[in-house]
Order: sequence, then C-alpha cells, then structure tokens
Amino acid sequence: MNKPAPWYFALLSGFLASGTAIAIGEFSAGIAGGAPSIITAYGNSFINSTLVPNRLRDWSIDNIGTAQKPLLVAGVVITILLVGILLGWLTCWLGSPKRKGFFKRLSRFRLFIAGAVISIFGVTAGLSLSNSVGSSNVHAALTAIFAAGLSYLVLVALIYLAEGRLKPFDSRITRQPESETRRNFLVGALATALTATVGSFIGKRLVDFNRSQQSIDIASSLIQEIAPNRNSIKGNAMAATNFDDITGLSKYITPNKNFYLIDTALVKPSVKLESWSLKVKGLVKNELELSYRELLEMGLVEELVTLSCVSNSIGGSLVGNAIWRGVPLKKILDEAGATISPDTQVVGRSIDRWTGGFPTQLVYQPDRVSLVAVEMNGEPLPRDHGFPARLVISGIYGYVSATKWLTEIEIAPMSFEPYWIPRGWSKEGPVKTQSKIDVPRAFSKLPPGTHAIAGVAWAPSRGIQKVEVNIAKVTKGVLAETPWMEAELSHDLTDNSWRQWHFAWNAQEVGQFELRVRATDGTGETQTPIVTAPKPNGASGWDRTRVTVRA
Ligand SMILES: Nc1nc2c(c(=O)[nH]1)N[C@H]1C(S)=C(S)[C@@H](COP(=O)(O)O)O[C@H]1N2
Ligand SMILES: [Mo]
Repeated sequence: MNKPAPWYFALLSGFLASGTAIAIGEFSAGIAGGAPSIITAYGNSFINSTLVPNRLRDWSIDNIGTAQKPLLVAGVVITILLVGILLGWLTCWLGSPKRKGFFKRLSRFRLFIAGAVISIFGVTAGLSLSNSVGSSNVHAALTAIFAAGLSYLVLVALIYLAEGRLKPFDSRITRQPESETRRNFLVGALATALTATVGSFIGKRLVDFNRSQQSIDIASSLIQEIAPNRNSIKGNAMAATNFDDITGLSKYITPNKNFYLIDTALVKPSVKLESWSLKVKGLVKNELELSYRELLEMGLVEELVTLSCVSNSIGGSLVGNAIWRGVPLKKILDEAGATISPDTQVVGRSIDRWTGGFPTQLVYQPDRVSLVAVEMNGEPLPRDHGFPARLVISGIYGYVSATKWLTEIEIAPMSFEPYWIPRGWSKEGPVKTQSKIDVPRAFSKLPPGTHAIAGVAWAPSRGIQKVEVNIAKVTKGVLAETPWMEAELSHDLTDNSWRQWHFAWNAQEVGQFELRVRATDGTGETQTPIVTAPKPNGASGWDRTRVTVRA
C-alpha cells in the first residue's frame, strides 16, 4: 500500500503543475511573436467580456491603461496558481488509503477529475487565446493543448513521486523508503520549477525581441521617401505658444511621451509593416486594400487636434494636443465610394478587434478634421499610440473615433454597436467644452504678491472664444460672491486645438481662496456648472481648486 503524500508535497505538486501551464503560455507567446500569453489572453477575455459586472467595468474604464493592468495580471496568475494548488491537494487527499465510503469510490476517479479540471483550463485558455490580438487558431490550439497536457503530466508525475508509486532511481544504497520517496519528489519538483522558470524567462525575452523598432524605422524612411514635405503647422504652433514658459502649465503641444494613454489592450499590438494593410469595406462601391506605401501615396496633411477621453474627469489629464499627419479620411471614403447618409457610420476596427464608430456625415463637415493619421508630432505614430495608423476625428471623444492600430474601415449601418456602446456609453460622443486649472496646484500656500493662474481650455471643432476665472475668498466654508474675470488666451490657430489661458492674480489679501474656471466655445455657449459623471457621455462642470495666501 502506498503512503499518502504529505500535504505540503500535494500543494507543491499542484503549484508546479499550474506554474508549468503559465510558463508554456509565456514561452509560446515568445516564439509566436506578437501573440499574447495565456495570462494576457485571460486578462483580455476578462476586460472584454460583457459578463463582467457593470460596477467593475465602470471602475476599470477609469483605470484601463494604468494601474489596473498589473492588478489584472496578478489576479489571473494568482487564480491559476490557486486552482492548481487546490487540485493538487484534492488529488492527493482522494488518493489517501484513509478515505472511506463515497470518497473511497471517488478516489478511483481522482486522475480523471484532475484531467477534467485541467481540460476546462485548456479549453478556456484556447478560446481566450483565439479571441485575442495576434493569435491564430493554430497557435491558440497548440498552446492550450501543450499547456494543459504538460500541466497534467507534471501533476500526476509529482504526486506519484510523492506517494512513492513512481521510483525512477533504484538506489544501490539502502535507504528508508520514505527518504527515498522524498528525494525522488524533490528532484522532480526542482527539475520542473527550473524548466518552467527558464522557459517563461526565454519566452519573455523573445517577446521583447519581437517588439523591436524595426517596423517603425521602415515607416520613418517610407515617409521620408514618399511625403517628405511638411507644411508649417509646427512653426505656427510654436508661434502660438504664448505661455509655454509658465511652469506647471500644460505645454501647447503635448510631447508624445507625456500624451495620455487609454486602450483595452493588455499588450499593445506590435504591428509588422509588411503584413499590415488598411481595408475599406462595407457599404462602399469599391472595396479598397491599401498597403502602408499606398496609403502614404494618397497624400498627407498636417493638423493640430486636441484628443480627449470621455472618461476624463473635471480637471483630469486624459486630454492632449498633438500635430497629426495623415491622409484625409474624406479622400479615402471618396475613393471607396462610401454611402454617405444619416443611416451610416464609419467603424474603425483595430488589429486587436476593438471598434469605434461615428456618423459618416461628420467626415464631410467643413470645420472638422478627420484623418487616418500616420505621424504624431513629427514622428511615425509611437506603438502605444497606434502604429502604424489610427483615426483622429476632431470634436468627438476617443472611444467613438480614435481607433489605434487601425486595420479596417467599415461603412456600417447605424444599428451596429462599436465596443463601448453595449457597455453603457453613449452612441455619439461630442466633446463637451472643458477647461482646467494647471497652476497653482491645489492646496498651494502662496505668499502675497502676483501669481499666475493658468491652464488649458478646449472645445475641439467649435473653438474657444473666452475663458473666465473666478477668485472667491472662502470664509467658514462659504464662498464670497465675486465677479468672473476674463483670462488672456494663447493665439487662436485652429478651432480643433485647445488654448492655453493665463490670469495674473494680484493676491494681497491673506486667507483661503477658491479658484474656478469656465470657458465659452466658438458658438458662444458657456461651459455648464452642472456636474455630471463621465459616464455615459463625458463629465461636465467647472474645475476648481483651493489655495491659501499667507505671509
Ligand atoms: N484599438 C484601440 N483604439 C483605441 C482604444 C482602444 O481601446 N483600442 N481606445 C480609444 C480611447 S477610449 C481613447 S480616449 C483614445 C486614446 O488614444 P491615446 O491612447 O493615443 O491617447 O484611443 C481610442 N482608440
Ligand atoms: Mo477614451
């Protein structure tokens, strides 16, 4: 009769079996180049699932792109490891000669039960992979089969070693059978742990290697070859930046490295230029498929556009201003013979199958910019911002318009619902007029004297006409009634760009003050004081900040 395995060997067996599965996921992502690992695929399924409770999603849209991803990855890893540990324990427990009655009968099926649980893992991992960015069905199937198969083998082998059923070494020296078993198990466990660690390490390194700059460099030289001449927005923009020397104020043009990032991709797609194309399909007369070169050959224009996220809260930082260079979307739609009617929308689909959509008619409005952008601030689009091409439409939030890693434009009926719409966000997302205070920082303590109050204001496609500041003394929590005063504005280059504003505050009186700001757009409408949450169609309300003047 075999002895039951000690409980800690049981847990360790399960831990190593699930660790093996994770390692195979990482390794296969590495050799595939561009495909996700099992962990990221599970994470993607979690983010994209319409089954995820609404509250959780509301919380995550604010955090997607930042802190929530490591948390999600950790959650997936811990879940897989815990399931493995439990399974190891259960399998050993059932195998113990002490089990009686029902459990004794069940013990005959213990390997079958372990196999079933691991199969469920394999199937869900395979499905998640095949639904993920850059993973073919073959890659998904092979990864799932290997991960589940080896995980099962490791589990059974380690448990058999721990129970002394498997005796790989016939030792010449007579030992206690128990210490023999322990040695066998430990050798097996150590070998598994080493192989898994080395495997996932190699996998990770290969992933990094595959994400090389190569394609971006090729794009850069193609642009240089086909469309070397830029117009002078950059020069004009620089001339317009009256207030860039105010410390703490948003720069007129947001540098790429500081530009906010929002997307649902756990691993940003790294697109190979040779295999990339832009398809135009749906309600069109002639379907198109453009290579990167053909896209550039259509002719590039440069536009200054402020992009903002619907999730941006009042005073938040999910907004940026950049010079985008690309092909006018109108040109592409005309060439394809798109159906332009109130009943059609332009759907941008990305490599990672994300979609955004907006009415086709917007493309034909004279004040609006709509581009298939290939450059951001004079460089090929950085990978994180959608290399090699993305949509940029002025005046509507990113979630309906700004598809990164663009690979397909589909003219679709209005009834089609892009990514965020079934998740509770509005079908149309015009950008609300907004202004924010960058300086002084909240709760600053200022000496009496003159201080800059400054920030940015935006109403892309409508423009900013006026920005007003209100400086109210706070006494026992009550704001004094004071008039609104007009701020100075940076030069008005285009209605699609934000404007910096500045007010020189001569602060003589000491005490606590509340500073508020409100903007008036090009149509003469002033920003509403009514506060609403970002969901479902963007936050409204005035930005405010409190500071103290004291000697
Ligand atoms: N492929 C893809 N494109 C996307 C998204 C996404 O999740 N996937 N998010 C959109 C949202 S919500 C915004 S606000 C902008 C942000 O663009 P940025 O990350 O370059 O600032 O991209 C849009 N394009
Ligand atoms: Mo967004």
